[in-house]
Amino acid sequence: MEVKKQLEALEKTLIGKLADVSKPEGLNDVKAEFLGKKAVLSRLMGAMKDLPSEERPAFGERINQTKRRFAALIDEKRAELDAARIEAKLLEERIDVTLPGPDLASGTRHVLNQIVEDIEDLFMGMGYVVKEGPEVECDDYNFERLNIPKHHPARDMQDTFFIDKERLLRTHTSPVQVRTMLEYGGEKPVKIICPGKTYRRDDDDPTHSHQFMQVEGLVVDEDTTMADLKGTLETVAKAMFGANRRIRLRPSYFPFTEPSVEVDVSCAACAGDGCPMCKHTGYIEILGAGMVHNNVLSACGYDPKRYQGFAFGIGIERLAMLKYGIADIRDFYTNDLRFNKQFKRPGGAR
Ligand code: FA5
Repeated sequence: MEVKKQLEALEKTLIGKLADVSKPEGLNDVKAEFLGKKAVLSRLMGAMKDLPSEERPAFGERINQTKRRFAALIDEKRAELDAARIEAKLLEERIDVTLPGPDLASGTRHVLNQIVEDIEDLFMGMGYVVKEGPEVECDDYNFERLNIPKHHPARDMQDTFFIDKERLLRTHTSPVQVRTMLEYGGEKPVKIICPGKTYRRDDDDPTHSHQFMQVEGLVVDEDTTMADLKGTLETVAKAMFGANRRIRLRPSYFPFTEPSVEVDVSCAACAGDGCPMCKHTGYIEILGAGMVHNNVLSACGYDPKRYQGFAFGIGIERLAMLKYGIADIRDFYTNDLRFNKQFKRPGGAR
């Protein structure tokens, strides 16, 4: 057969075989059959040596052309198969964007943090600065400069986790009073609050926890009076509980204030009638307060003849319990999501 015809017939056979191939792997066999070493084309190329030399270039060029054409046909088929495979995959993996998405659980700010933020907002609105202090505190700031020397019976009021002789877990946020007065250098007026964690070796029960939170408040200025303290505490109580709840101030004792008071709010659970939550008194104590003791002012660099101050320490858990009628302080710390979610505020975090 004339070579031209032979090559045309070969191309037809190739086209027929390619039409039957449905997977890319099948193409390798076809390629080997038509372009491999033992393929007809290779054999024809081998026969070239028997031709007269003047015919060889044209013959060789024809074979090479055919080789390129076959390779192109095979590549075309491969591209076709790849495109079909991708198309099939896309169809198989198609995403229905109209389906509703999975319900992602959104978190809730812990109720104690919410209360702290409420208190911060309230006091910042009255011109207070928010301060922080360390939870590992030195004895000097937690006790000594607050007019509670070593071996003083008043230390028994706050059973303490000591780390060593001089360091402890702060039993209240009052050491931040000392830190701030020292920082201000005895000259500048002070108007701060400080929220934070505190620790005591108290037995856990419905109203006591070994770790709890307080917000400290301190105002030092010339002409600060007990009336300022009372007005401030009433503002807090009204903002937190509304006008309906009763508060009462009881004379009390703290070594770092003179005079001292404790503030109770009528119980949320029994509206003041008496129940196990309020130990049948109708009230729950939420804070301690008083006029800053002269010894404390002096120990912190302020001249008591010129400056007076008031201070308070609010128990945050107690405040939250009274605000929301929570019967057991331990609920704040067991991280039961059903409990936490009850305090979710619309619009997220705040
Ligand atoms: C003090 O801690 C004083 N530093 C408060 C103070 C500050 C007085 C400034 C005067 C001037 P007290 O020990 O009473 O005081 O605690 C204050 C509040 O913390 C209490 O009214 C109570 O609400 C809360 N509290 C005290 N102990 C616990 C506890 N174990 N668990 C939960 N809350 C507590």
